Amino acid sequence: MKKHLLFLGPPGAGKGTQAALLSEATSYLHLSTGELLRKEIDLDTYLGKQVKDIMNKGELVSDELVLEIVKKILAKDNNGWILDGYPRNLSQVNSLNEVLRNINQPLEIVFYLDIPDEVLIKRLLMRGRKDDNEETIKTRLKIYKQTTEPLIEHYKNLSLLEYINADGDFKTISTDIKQKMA
Ligand code: B4P
Repeated sequence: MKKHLLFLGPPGAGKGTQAALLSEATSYLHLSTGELLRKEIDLDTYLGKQVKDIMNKGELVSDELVLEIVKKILAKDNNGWILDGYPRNLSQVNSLNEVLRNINQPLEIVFYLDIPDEVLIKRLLMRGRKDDNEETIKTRLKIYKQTTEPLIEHYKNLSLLEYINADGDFKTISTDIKQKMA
């Protein structure tokens, strides 16, 4: 069973949802940069104040800030991990590589959750989080296509990519993921 996993895909593809389900089933650490940043905003910390407006506009927060969070968490001992929403651009890919080299835990699988735009827009509008309004979703999708989508090709070239059809029910998707981890 592979233990060092990454979930990649557009906003609303279900990365957070599937990573949480898998973490529950395996006890692997679930590291969601989005969730951690939202917690900082809720607690109104110095970091939260810095990222609030950026996230509400649907833009990416700075690579340095996210890297600090990831470094601290991955440095701890754990029984496997699931990265959700990180890395999101090529610079974050390079930083992550360095962190993983230092802790000697190479990435083993990248699950690419594929889903048509119209389905994810519907899902996000239904959820209605602060950054789930039409204008912000448009920005998030545009940034995804410009900066995150190229990571698919990158991980495909490294033979780490597993394709997941994320346009289905929760259970079918999670079964598919578990089968591909074996
Ligand atoms: P994230 O928190 O990563 O969230 P996301 O991409 O919007 O969503 P995800 O794909 O996890 O969808 P979910 O499971 O929740 O990012 C938010 C923001 O944080 C970014 O815009 C950025 O500002 C910042 N950020 C995060 N990481 C960063 C980084 N590395 N660098 C810089 N900035 C960063 O699912 C969405 C909805 O669909 C839910 O309501 C869910 O219930 C529903 N759903 C899921 N699966 C379903 C299914 N199979 N069927 C029906 N509904 C489903």
